[in-house]
Amino acid sequence: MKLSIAVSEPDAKFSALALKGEFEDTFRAASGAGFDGAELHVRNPATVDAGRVSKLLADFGLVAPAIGTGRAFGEDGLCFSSPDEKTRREAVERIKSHIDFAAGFGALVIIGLIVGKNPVTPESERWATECLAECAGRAERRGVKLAVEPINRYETSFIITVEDCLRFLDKVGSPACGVLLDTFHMNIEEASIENSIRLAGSRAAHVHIADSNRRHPGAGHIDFRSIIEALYGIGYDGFLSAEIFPLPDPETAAVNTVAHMKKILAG
Ligand code: LER
Ligand code: MN
Repeated sequence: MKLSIAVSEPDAKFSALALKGEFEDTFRAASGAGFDGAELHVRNPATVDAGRVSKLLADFGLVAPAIGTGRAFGEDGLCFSSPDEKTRREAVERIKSHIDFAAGFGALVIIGLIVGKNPVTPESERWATECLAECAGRAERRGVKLAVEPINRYETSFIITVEDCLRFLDKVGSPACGVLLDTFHMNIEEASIENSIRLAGSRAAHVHIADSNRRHPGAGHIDFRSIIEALYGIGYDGFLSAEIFPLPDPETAAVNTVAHMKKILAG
């Protein structure tokens, strides 16, 4: 398993992004802290120079394992479960652009907040399923994986647990879709984080790490050793990507994440 950290441009509103700033600065900080990758949280790929980002990643010896899409919901209000058809259409088009962007990096695309926080009804479930299915079609054609993320009940309403997520993925029925396991959300919603990791099994596509207080691993009460053992148990070999608060400051949060996780990964 390799380590990455979520980064975004300076104007991002989402607070669990420890490294916000110009790509050059966040990549320097990620690389300096010892990460192998930078997870790119991009509001709208049309505004990002993908060629320049690729070159900067290479300059700092990093890869981009995943593209975060939550800013399209948090800042533009786009979502798959909106009662407004135009909003749903724009959400699908935006995610298709994230998929095309991700293809250039060999990255997967995160489907998290973009599902939306709307009342769960048969109709809204159908809208969310149809939107994801359309995006999955594009992902299959581009050879990109979608990592669908269960998110705690205070931020979303449809996919709260791994069990919810698997049910949703079964309805969509696309080989492009897997599950994103986020330790912060799992600590709130899963009866047992380890059992839920085993439930996801080979469908686990990506992992977000944050401690119980959403600070860097080691700053709260999550047992990362036990989580890593469960991930080894299902044969997970992807990235552990830190999605954490910049506390006590961005650099310390980044350095402490690597120190805590490397100690555990070393056995
Ligand atoms: C939201 O809390 C989250 O965990 C993000 O990964 C969503 O994009
Ligand atoms: Mn997450």
